[in-house]
Amino acid sequence: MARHLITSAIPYINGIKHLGNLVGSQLPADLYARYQRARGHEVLFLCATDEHGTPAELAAAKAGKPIADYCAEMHEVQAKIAEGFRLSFDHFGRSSSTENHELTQHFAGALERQGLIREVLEKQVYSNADGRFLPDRYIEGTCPNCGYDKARGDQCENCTKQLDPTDLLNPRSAISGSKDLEVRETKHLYLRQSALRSDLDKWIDSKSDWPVLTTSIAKKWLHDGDGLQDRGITRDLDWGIPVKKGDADWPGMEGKVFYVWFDAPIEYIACAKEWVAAGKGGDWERWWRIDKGADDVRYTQFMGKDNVPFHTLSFPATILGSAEPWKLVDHLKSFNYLNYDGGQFSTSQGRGVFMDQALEILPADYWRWWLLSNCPESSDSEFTWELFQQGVNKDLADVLGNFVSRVTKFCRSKFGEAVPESGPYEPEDHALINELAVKVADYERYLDTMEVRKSAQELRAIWVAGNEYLQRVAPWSTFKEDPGKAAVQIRLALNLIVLYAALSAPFIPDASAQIMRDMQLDALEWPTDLNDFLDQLKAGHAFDVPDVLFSKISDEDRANWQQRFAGGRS
Ligand code: B3M
Ligand code: ZN
Repeated sequence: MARHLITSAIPYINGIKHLGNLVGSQLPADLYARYQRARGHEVLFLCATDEHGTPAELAAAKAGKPIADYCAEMHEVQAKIAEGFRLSFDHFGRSSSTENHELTQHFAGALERQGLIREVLEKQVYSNADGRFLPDRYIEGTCPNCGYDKARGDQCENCTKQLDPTDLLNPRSAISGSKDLEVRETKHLYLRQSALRSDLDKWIDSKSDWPVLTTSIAKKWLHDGDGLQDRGITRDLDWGIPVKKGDADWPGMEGKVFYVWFDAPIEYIACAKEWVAAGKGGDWERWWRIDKGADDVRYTQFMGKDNVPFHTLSFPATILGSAEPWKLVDHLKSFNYLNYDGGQFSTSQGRGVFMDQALEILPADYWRWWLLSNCPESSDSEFTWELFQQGVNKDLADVLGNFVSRVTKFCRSKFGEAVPESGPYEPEDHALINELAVKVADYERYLDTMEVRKSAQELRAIWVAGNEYLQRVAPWSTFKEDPGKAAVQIRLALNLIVLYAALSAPFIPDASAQIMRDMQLDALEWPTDLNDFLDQLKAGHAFDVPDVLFSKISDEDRANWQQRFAGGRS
């Protein structure tokens, strides 16, 4: 039995995520976690909400709520939606937890002891009316280049010119509109990533099995231009983790907090502590500390490609730089983007399908299947309502659903609602079992190596093989001349239904559970020996004919949804 630590990138707290976010990290991570559990391995699968940073502050202000209340509410909203999609986190934590406060401050102290922190004096715009420093994008004014009057301090949206806040004419605070701004000096901490460059380089070179998408991004940042830059890890904000070294104050850093990207990955570790604090586990260190037993843990991270630099460079710099025996990631699975109907999903424009809306219109399994079998793995991929309708109707309704319903209904009409008395399997039955043994081994290999689309294709091929077998042996014709032989065939087909439930569970857990209930079995076991597995339902074993497993999406539904999600979610 192996031990798998699995984390998904932690979603920002401000707002509900769209399906593109879901398929880029949480959903494939869940597939992998469910699969490894099904294989009998010990799994710790963690995710959390990413609660710090200016966007969280501003979203709370917009909602008219104190930031802590806003985050607490949105955490519950996201947790509920995650449950709706059957994301099987062992714990869904919060980056604002006391555990993360302590650990983040601990890491900052350790990095300072290693001489890896330097203090830098910077000039920044301060708003007297707001009583705070303003990040560049929260300063607005008139673009000196094109005259657009809502240009931001980092860039003009109209003519795309990159700007400094001091370039703006008539600058004002984007928060209050106040023009009472001044430039002030402020001190910040920088992590000396440049000093860790060769350590990081060696570490990445040791990861020969990482996808090219992952290593090429990391190498680019290590070697392009001036190479790896030191990175500011503090901000002048109220909301966040106060800057301290361990539990000691950091002179000169009063009133400042750590940068959200410094504390967010540390939440992966803190989340394991939260899991223990919630009474769900006994020991978090055996997952995270090499000196406490984590040396035999296999750690896999899932994320969208935009998050790769933070996970291949910044977070490893924190861990390596601490000179403490923390577990580093073993495998990093990254994804491209899912586009929406000829454009991009857009949170700000409300374009595309958001996680809560998806669950309002169809059960989780429909989405899980389509998204995983079409995930943006080797390139970007696209969601269209036509493709979604096709995938659901063909794969789930015609292939899997139809098999289950044909077999159980035929059995009921000819033999009753129990496995018929029959002789042993015959050569054509064994031929199917042998064919399936090869396919199941391929399926396992794809899941082990996280080739998500290939694993979905293989699973579909396993469902198709059952349908082809039925067409070939045609028990409804056999029954007329040789009912005994038809009984053998139907006994195998009923056992195949159980096989499908077991193999499909990582993709479509609810449908699998429903099949198991209807087949009157309670434990879902992974098939290790197919001959035994497909002989488990014995004569007399009762079952229920399931209700429709998957309904088809009609053209009318498709057209309505297409219109409804074209844009403008409020
Ligand atoms: N919250 C960005 C994102 O949701 C960021 C990931 C943090 S992972 C430590 O895509
Ligand atoms: Zn401009």
